[in-house]
Amino acid sequence: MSNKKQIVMLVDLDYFFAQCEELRNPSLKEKAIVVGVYSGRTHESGAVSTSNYVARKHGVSSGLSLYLAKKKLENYDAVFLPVDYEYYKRISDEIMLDLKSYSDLFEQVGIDEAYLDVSVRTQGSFTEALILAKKMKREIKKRIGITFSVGIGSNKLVAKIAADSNKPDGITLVKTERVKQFLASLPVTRLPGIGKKTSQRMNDLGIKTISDLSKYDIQKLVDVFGRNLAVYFHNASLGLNRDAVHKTIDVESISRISTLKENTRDLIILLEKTNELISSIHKDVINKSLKFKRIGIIVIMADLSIRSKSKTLVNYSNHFGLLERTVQNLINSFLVESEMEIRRIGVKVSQFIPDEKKQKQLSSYF
Ligand code: TTP
Ligand code: MG
Repeated sequence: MSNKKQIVMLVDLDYFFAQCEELRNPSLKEKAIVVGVYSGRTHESGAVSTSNYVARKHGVSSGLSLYLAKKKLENYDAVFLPVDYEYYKRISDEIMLDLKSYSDLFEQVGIDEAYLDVSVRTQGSFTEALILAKKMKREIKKRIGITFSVGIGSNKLVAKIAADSNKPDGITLVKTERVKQFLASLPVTRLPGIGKKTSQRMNDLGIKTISDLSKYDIQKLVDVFGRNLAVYFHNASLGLNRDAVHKTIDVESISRISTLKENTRDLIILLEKTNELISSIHKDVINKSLKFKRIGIIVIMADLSIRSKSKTLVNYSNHFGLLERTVQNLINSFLVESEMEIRRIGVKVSQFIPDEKKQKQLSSYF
């Protein structure tokens, strides 16, 4: 890491799915909007995916059952809408592309969040970073119509906690010399990686605030949480975090497909073909320094119908043998399920992360 001052922003799109619904139908703005995943057989089973701030005022937020949400909102003007992921993704893609252009390094995390390293273009100046954040908010609001909240700090951890502390449509800047003070009175649950269970265990130790955590004997923390977590918690409580902003990978998938000499169901012939495809895909993956998590086969049958089958790995990998074995298993089980001859066969890998040879910081696993 360079010695120059690092400045990181975290952008979190406000009440995102619900805000997208307001965008396409502004007349909903004054109403409570609940975007829900309808899971079951009855009209009301399912959970709230997100809601706008009108609905939140009445106690309706992510995770609540739709049944309870309806009850809480029965006396108010409310609309219940199903998740339209494709539409939200289109808007997210557009915003992310814009956000990227304001950064030196850009890392998207999920559909509505991204880290921007702006150290170079602001020359390490928080004042410049604040001007940049305001400009970014103004221009994206004007061009796309969506608001978001920004946290600015000297690392990802501080930027993230800062963004969470002023929503919606907020900007929070925490200068390095103010970090300790800023964190001190916050509950430990505000630190990424500290959920219900961990905070309960900390509570049992008398640790409630981040300040409590920072003063707690580190050896005792090690005894309870193990060395890695204890060190992370201790450093995090002081606002220390060395995680770099990782460049987001633009590639969504890498695939190859090929026509067989003649239609067949012969495993040996199929594997000969897929092994060629795998070699070529694997080269590509290594050249781009990627690891993948999902492996699939694409099968075009004699009647030209298309089928596919895939498997998600437990861990990210770019291991040749694992790719080979997984494809073989997929083909094997495909042949059991179908009786028709195969005309073309393809292999595809997706869900990438950068292959960083060096050990990642613990916090990046949260
Ligand atoms: P969040 O950023 O957690 O929530 P939000 O954008 O709706 O609200 P905020 O203004 O507090 O940032 O999540 C982003 C999207 O992810 C959210 O719009 C819907 C989806 N989501 C779920 O589907 N289920 C959940 O439990 C949560 C928390 C989010
Ligand atoms: Mg959000």
